[in-house]
Amino acid sequence: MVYGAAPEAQPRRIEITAKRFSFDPGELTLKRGEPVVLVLKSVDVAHGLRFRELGVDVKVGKGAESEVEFTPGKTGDFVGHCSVFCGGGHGSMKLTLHVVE
Ligand SMILES: [Cu+2]
Repeated sequence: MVYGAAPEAQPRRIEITAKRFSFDPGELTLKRGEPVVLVLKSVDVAHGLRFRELGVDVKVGKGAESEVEFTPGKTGDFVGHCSVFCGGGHGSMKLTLHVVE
């Protein structure tokens, strides 16, 4: 396996903006088995994004950006939650992920 500059070798990067108290976009569709990089950006305080069933948990500092690469291994609908307490609406920060064949 050779890793080069071929565009198809790069996982798709998906930018997600986190701010009190929502994610934008609030919904994503991914393909099972296709690696992606989730780029989480905070425009205010520290946040996180966790999909418990998929083993994904990424945290981002105040005004910062961080990323996680993962490959969805199963199909279905998964609801991700903010994993860093960020204030009164924290519990309503959700992102729905649809993983399709
Ligand atoms: Cu939060």
